[in-house]
Amino acid sequence: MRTDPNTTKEMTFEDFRSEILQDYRIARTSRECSLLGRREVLTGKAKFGIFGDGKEVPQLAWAKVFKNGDFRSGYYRDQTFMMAIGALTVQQFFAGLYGHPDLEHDPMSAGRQMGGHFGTHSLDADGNWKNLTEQKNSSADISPTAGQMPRLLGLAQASKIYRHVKGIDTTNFSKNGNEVAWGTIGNASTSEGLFFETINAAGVLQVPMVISIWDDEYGISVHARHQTTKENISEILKGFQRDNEQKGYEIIKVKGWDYPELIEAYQKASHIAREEHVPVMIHVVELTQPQGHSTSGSHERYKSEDRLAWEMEYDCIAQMRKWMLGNNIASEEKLDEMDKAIKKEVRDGKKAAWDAFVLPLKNEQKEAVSMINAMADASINKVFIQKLANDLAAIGEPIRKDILSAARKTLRYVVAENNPAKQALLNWIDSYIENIQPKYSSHLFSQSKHGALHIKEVRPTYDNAAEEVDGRVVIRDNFDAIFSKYPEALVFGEDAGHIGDVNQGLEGLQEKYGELRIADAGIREATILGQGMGMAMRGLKPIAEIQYLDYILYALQIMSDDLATLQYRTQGRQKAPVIIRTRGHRLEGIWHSGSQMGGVINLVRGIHVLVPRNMTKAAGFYNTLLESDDPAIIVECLNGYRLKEKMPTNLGAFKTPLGVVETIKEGNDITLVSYGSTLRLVEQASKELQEVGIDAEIIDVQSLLPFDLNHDIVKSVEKTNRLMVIDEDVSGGASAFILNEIINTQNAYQYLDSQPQTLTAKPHRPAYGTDGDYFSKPSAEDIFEAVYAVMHEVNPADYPKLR
Ligand SMILES: Cc1ncc(C[n+]2csc(CCOP(=O)(O)OP(=O)(O)O)c2C)c(N)n1
Ligand SMILES: [Mg+2]
Repeated sequence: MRTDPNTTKEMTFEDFRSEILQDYRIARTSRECSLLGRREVLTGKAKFGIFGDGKEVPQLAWAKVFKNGDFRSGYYRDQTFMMAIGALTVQQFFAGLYGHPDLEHDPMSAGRQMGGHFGTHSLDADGNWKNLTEQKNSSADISPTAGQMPRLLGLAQASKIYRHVKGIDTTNFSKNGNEVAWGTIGNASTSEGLFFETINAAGVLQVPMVISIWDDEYGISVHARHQTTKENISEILKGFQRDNEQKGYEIIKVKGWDYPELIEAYQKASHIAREEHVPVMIHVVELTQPQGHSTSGSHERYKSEDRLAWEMEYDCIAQMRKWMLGNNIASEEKLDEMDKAIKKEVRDGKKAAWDAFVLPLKNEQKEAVSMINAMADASINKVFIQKLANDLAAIGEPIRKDILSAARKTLRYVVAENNPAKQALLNWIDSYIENIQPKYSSHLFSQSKHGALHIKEVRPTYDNAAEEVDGRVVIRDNFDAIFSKYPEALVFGEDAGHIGDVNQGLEGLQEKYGELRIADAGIREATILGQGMGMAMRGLKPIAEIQYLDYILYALQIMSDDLATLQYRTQGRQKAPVIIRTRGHRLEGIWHSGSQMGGVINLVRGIHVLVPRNMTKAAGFYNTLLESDDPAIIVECLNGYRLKEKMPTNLGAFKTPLGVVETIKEGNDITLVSYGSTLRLVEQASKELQEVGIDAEIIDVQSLLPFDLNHDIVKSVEKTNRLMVIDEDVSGGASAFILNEIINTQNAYQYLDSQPQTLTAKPHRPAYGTDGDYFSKPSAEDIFEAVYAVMHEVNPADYPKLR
């Protein structure tokens, strides 16, 4: 007799036996998928395979204690677990391997990720939350090793918030914070900084996080002796072990092939994390890789004969089987019989997945062949076109590239012809692209009605006698309004709690809203971002504060790889509408004057990037984003907190729209485009230009991503016929992006009478001090002279050479 952890009912031996047999069935099924999966790659049906063989048995033990509402954040070895919680069928496993671009078939990513990258659906087809407490959840995997760690922290922290913060509607997300966030990571990937950063942060925060380390002694070909001090991660992390005096971790070490010991370990871990909100680390050792790392390469190249022989013997399924036989759970014959039946089931599942994958392609192929043949019949180039049709028809298992490229090449033979068959072919190509392209390109952002672009502008309102206050007071009072309006909103970052951020934009709010909602964080930008991401994935409204834009680079990898791709890689079935708050642009010196916006915007497509020129605009962006389900970064102007702004009356309610530019000065001679702190210099220079008769129009971009959705800038260029983009980023950075948008996307080139210009910073980082700034970034004189030079070229009589 023993106790079923899910029901706490006593189990009979028969129940016990059948549960073990069911576990064995799942393990064997998973193993067969790995074996057959590798063959599918080697025979060319799939492009790449990475499988969970050798890691099956611990995942069975884990699945037993994984409850509804819990979250996984793991990596590519976890197929057995996904099968055991009922989130992955054999057919879906193979659909993922083939890259079936249809969520019905590959619910993990609709073919967008390579196989072995798992996830469940937190959102329905309309982008609305499902009830996450009634299902077993997996956040969507990414490939960069250890990249799953920061988000894991946030997934765990959400339970703590739901348990302790009052007033939040928890219906879809939590039952008293009882949910555990479970992570997995390979032994070699624990070498990454993100692993250590997350481990430390979870120990500090004391959140219900259980991290399993699948230790097979290798990271591809590189042995543990090159990866881990003492070749033993739990040994070197022993200092994290909690004791009677101090909080910390519970650390458990267990052999990966010992089924009963694993079950005990996972029950213990689940209990400690769930009840006590104490993080747990399970170091699962003596695991193997029966087929080596992945389909690219073979492990015989780097493992010794002895190691390979040991891996055969200690294969976790072989050991489980041995244990079952030794404990009379089943006979050898019974298990052989099961193995045989499972082999067939997996083959059948694989075939069903392949048939489903190729069926639409074959139909599309037929359609295309008949269109191309019809074109051949109507064309003077019949022979050439028919060859294209015949070649396409001869492909046994076509892909869409074959189909569309044949159809598009056909057009080249009929450029000079005009007949109904050609029109029909053109129409077919257009509608094919219209139907198929979204399979590969949809959902970079939310496509739901909550998408940020649907949020309408609400202008700030002012009393007649509106007070002029420091900008930081506007942003502070707006945050106050936000935290009182949304009980699920919270902010955290370095110095964000007790002192209310380094510029006092959160002054006094911790006393009012508590230490959990207005929180100090350690100096660890990647996991601050991860906290935000994980909590947003569980329905909270986190604002993750990165103290200075200069330090966003530490979080940028996670922003780029994880946050920016989340909606896309789940085809809209997961979201993390975290708001990243930071402050940047010119102030003082190399690391407090960052405006590396080109670097940011080029790496975070999938996150909105907003660059408000003052605190009222910034506050309006926060208010917009809190109503939306997209992630965004807001860069406040570091030198704007002490500048005077009028205090609006509708704090928390006015909204700055995304992707809308603002003309802050009208003019006829040239359009000056800029954003953020630089605008103040542009405004100053334009006043001086006015004095010499040059009438500049100034446009504040406000929002780099999305960019000028109404194409207002081209309208200005149509009027002025001249364009200059002024930016404190390096040349080729954000200014190049802006210029490309205006010249190419908005077609402004046709209205230009002068060469379009960019005026940017020097290629080095800004030197310290006022002179450092003056000689490193565009100054008011630089702007004046650059604009003047344009006008000199146009009209040297009125504007004689200045310098
Ligand atoms: C950041 C990063 N670097 C390198 C890789 C390439 N890579 C993929 S898996 C892997 C080894 C991981 O080994 P381990 O963490 O022990 O997991 P295992 O595959 O052994 O289960 C490497 C180097 C990657 N995916 N991400
Ligand atoms: Mg490994």
